[in-house]
This record gives sequence, C-alpha cells and structure tokens, in this order.
Amino acid sequence: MSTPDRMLIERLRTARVVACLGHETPDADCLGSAGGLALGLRAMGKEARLLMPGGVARKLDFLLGIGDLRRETEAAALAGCDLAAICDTAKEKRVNGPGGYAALQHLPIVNIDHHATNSGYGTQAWIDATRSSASEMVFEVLQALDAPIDARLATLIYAGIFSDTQGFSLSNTTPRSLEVAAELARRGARVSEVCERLDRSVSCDEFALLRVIYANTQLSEDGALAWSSASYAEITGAGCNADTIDDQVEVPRSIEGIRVAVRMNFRGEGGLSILALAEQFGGGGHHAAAGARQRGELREIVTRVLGAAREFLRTR
Ligand SMILES: [Mn+2]
Repeated sequence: MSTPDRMLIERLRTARVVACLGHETPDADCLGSAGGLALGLRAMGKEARLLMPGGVARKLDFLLGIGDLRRETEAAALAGCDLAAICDTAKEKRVNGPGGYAALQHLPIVNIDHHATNSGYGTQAWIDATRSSASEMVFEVLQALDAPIDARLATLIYAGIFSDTQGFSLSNTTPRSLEVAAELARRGARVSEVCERLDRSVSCDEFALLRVIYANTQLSEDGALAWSSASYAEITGAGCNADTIDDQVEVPRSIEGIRVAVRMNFRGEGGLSILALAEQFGGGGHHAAAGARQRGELREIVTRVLGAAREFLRTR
C-alpha cells in the first residue's frame, strides 16, 4: 500500500483555484472523491470547482446536497484555474469535463485513482490498486494537507468507500478501508443515512426496472453463468434512463453458485477476475467488477458476450 506522493501534495498545497473532476456517469466514489477533495480544498481557503457536466443519478443527488456542491457544466468554469485534480478515472477518454481531457491541457493535472488499469496520465499521478476506493485515497491526501475534515466532508468520503466496497462486503474491504471509515464516523459521517440512501431504498421507477431485470435473468445449464438484459424500450418503459443502470447486475450475480454475471457490467465471484473479459469489449474497471459499452442490436450483443464469457470460464 502506497502513500500520496510528496510532489502531488505540494501541487495541491500551492494551487489557488482547483478544478475537481471525475469520470462519466459518476458513481458514489466519484462524487465522494472529487466532491470531497473540493470541500477539503475550500476548507483550506482555496477556491475549488466541481466540474461535472452530464447527469448525476437521482439516487446520488443527496451527496451533492450534503456537500452543498454545485456542478459546473460549462468550459467557462475552467477560466482562472491553476490546477486540475482528476479522481477515480482510469482513462483520459472517461474524464467528465466540458471539452473532456483535451480542455485541461493548459493546466498541470493530478491523477488520484485506485483502478489497476489507470494509464498514469497527468503531471502527478497517485495510483494504488490496493485501495478500496478513490475516496479512501482522497482522505489521505487531505490528511497530508492538514485540511479540516468536517461531518459533511466525512459523509461524502464515507459514501464513496461504502459504495465501492458494497457496504464493506467485497474483497477490497481492507483493514485500512475500515480504519478510514471508523475515523470518518468519528468525525460525524452520517453512517446510517448513507446506507439507507445507497442500499436500502429504490425509487418506484427503479423497482419497475428491477422487475424487468429479474424477469429477463437467465442461467446457463451448468449454473456457472447468469445474465440479464434490458432493452432501451424496457428501460424507458420503466421510467428510467441510462443513468439508472448500474447495480442491477447484482440480480443475476446473487444466484447461488454463479461465477460470472453479465450485463456489460461484469462481476466475478469467489476471487475470479473478469477484467480481461470486460477488456475484450473495450471496457475496463476492477478485477471483481468491470464494465463495457457496445453499440448494436441487443440480442446479437448478448450472444457475442455470452460466447466470450463461456470461453473465458473454460480457461479458468
Ligand atoms: Mn471507484
């Protein structure tokens, strides 16, 4: 396990106006790390802007509310910035900012991430794949900076760790992640509210979508492979959109005996890494949880992905 690079800390310490960014379709760790960093830098007396065009899932909106964070969506928000800090984002092409990564080229860039597939882009990168989440890493960055960490900030970072470890249940739940979580709870993180909002409640629309996912779940003859799909019409018919799609892959994954779950969100069970499988489809992520995007006809994509998943399982 590594600690934040001194040069990276100095970059942040000496910056005056910082653009904080994350990845497209932001999840709780993205909001927790980029949003938490922005709050911490503000508490140090700096100006920090959260650049985040595109939507945030309704379920995660409360995190912006807790942090009183406004999403900046226009390129004008980059004017006057002297540093860009990108969190939880493995690839330049997934950077979620107006004009993407290219628009940041006039700035020094710090890259804080826990994805094994991170290319190490930027002026100063701290990549540690043994960390539970980018939020855990931002906590250590803020500690190195002696930034004041209040209850709001603690809640954002706690939510990022909670979400990426699926409520401290995945194999990335390390002693360190639990220690950081305990420290955040001590500082007033709203532990039960985070769990209630992230795990224990679904909107009526999401509930309707889950019915579709359950109904469409199929199981291979040997019981090692489970998959489900939802067409665009089924997603919009449930009152949902692309921002709502993420955790539904947990439905097929939860079947006993499953080793691989597929929804172009891949999950490996029992320590099986499915990263290579996601990469076959141009995707990426983590060993236990990865994703990919494909354009085309749904049935044809399902056939292609299942073929690759079967072959993948045969070789493991
Ligand atoms: Mn993450």
